[in-house]
Amino acid sequence: MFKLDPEKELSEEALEALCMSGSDAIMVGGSTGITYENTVDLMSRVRRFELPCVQEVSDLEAVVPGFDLYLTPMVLNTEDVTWILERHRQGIERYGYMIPWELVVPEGYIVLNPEAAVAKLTGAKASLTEDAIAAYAQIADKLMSLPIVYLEYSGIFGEMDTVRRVRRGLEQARLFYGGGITGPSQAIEAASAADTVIVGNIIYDDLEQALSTVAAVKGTAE
Ligand code: 1GP
Repeated sequence: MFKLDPEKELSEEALEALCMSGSDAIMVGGSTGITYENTVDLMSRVRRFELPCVQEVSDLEAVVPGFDLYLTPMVLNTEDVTWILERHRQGIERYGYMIPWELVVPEGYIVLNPEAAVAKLTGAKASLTEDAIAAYAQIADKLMSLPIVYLEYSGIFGEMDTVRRVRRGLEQARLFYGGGITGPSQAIEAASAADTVIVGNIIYDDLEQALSTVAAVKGTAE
């Protein structure tokens, strides 16, 4: 899945290449600078293509009707309850009567790069032992019954042994991996360790490398 940041510029040619790449879906989201306007704009551009387009909700002001799903992060490794429950409460109070619950999918987020914008924003305690990461994942999977555990290494390539260990401990949740994938070999590694691979920044730094991850993950790379 490609994660597109509404705050960043993307040419029509690049967007078309991403949407026609064979990727399973486009996720729209980011940690900073997300507005209703830039999200609507990006969604409507992606909508010209057939693949599913989901929003990862990060700002209550920027929730836009018309996405296929609303992935809703709950940051597990922060002590700031804002990012576990409070924004969610505010959102339900504000939009409760019109929330399409059948389209809302919570994600148990474990933020693992202390330098990432998401770690700073949420106050995540991102320097964790492997045991702690595995335990958080089990909280998501077994105590909270969240359908997705998201290992968010945003900006750095994570420890694949840790990713594999987390997946072994999951019973029902699907494991998302995101962070530092800059080309096919990392994409293959991450795809063999997790269920779903998210490719972000490289889209804006080197589009061809980003596109090459799709074939790699789907096992069709030469
Ligand atoms: C970010 O997990 C995604 O939310 C992808 O990370 O930008 O490092 O690819 P990168």
